[in-house]
Amino acid sequence: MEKTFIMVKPDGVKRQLVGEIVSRFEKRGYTLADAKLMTISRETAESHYGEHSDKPFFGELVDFITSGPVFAMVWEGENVIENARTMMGATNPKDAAPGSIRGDYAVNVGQNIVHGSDSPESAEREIALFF
Ligand code: RTP
Ligand code: MG
Repeated sequence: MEKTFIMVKPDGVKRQLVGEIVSRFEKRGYTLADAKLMTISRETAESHYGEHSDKPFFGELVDFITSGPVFAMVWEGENVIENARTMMGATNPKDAAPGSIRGDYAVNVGQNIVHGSDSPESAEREIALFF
């Protein structure tokens, strides 16, 4: 069965949105396969976001994702990688549809509540990195 890596970012944990996000995936019909609350090291953050290492926002992104605990999860089920991305909404909350997680709970691109793998290759790499 297909698996993806979903993470509630430090802003989502601080705002007590872990339960809300877990609930949305459960209600959609997905199965929680693994989960843990953790603080990410800079090394793990730099590896996780390695594709963005040359972007101007990389430093800020690593600072933010290591700034407090995250809730890391593996979700399992049919088409979960693509459907999770739809459930999360656009990267920039200003473009995220109402009803999506970012469209309902975020306003700032740097603090957009949730991460989800963007492809089967990313899912495999990210699950191995975090679990
Ligand atoms: P994520 O990896 O966190 O799930 O987000 P994503 O796939 O929707 O977006 P991606 O392009 O991978 O960007 C990773 C994170 O970088 C931050 N970002 N900031 N300041 C900016 O212009 C900017 N652009 C992207 C966002 O927090 C985004 O989630
Ligand atoms: Mg991404």
